[in-house]
Amino acid sequence: MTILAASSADFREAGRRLFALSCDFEWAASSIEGLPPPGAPEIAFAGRSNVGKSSLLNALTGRKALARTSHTPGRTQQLNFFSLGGRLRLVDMPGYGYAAASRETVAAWTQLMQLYLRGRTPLVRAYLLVDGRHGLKEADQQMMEGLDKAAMSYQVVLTKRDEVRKSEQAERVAATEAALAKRPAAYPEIFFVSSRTGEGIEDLRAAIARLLHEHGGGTADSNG
Ligand SMILES: Nc1nc2c(ncn2[C@@H]2O[C@H](COP(=O)(O)OP(=O)(O)OP(=O)(O)O)[C@@H](O)[C@H]2O)c(=O)[nH]1
Ligand SMILES: [Mg+2]
Repeated sequence: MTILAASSADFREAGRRLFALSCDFEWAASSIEGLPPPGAPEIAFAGRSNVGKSSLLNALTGRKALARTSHTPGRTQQLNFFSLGGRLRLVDMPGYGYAAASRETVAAWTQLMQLYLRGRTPLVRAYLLVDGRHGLKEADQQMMEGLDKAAMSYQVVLTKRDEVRKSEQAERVAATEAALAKRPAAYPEIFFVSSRTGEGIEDLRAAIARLLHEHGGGTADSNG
């Protein structure tokens, strides 16, 4: 959960600036043929239905209703692309595991996500959101299995931190990190965030700014 000390302040500032850029809905895809032409680097938010993917996108960008959220699992039904100042694309994905949708529909979403995650050139990292109240579930293990096989790098973000007792938080992080140690494509470091209170959001913004920097996107303050 820590960012390397050497330039952490720089990346925090870069993250703040990056996510202060305007963010707009750009494209929705419901099939692999329907993806937008490659443009800016992409990061994708994947995870079980209702884990808080769309809420996290809103928290990162500081917009209440950029991505649609709901109490009902299965709110996000396409790959939704949001452009962050033309520098980065944020991709909100449908959930897996369970959803208030038909078996066929869920199977179609799952296939689309897998095709996207395995073969999308501009995709630089998948963030795999895991409910911080429960930790890794079988459906998450299956998702990681697929990402490992595809050698697609991913990083776990535990969500809903506000609903996890302080005394349980370290334990949840330790158990999750231990499970990830066996996963070849997983980043060992994880995040623990709350979209509701904003805890951990600055850290994640900083890490995304660093990632973009490493992928040739420059620092967020390079042009002003
Ligand atoms: N307490 C708490 N609730 C959260 C948090 N993030 C999301 N939620 C709630 O979790 C529910 C699902 O949030 P969404 O952001 O729609 O989840 P999603 O992963 O996009 O769901 P699908 O699109 O259906 O897969 C909503 O009721 C949110 O208010 C959080 O940080 N804390
Ligand atoms: Mg959603």
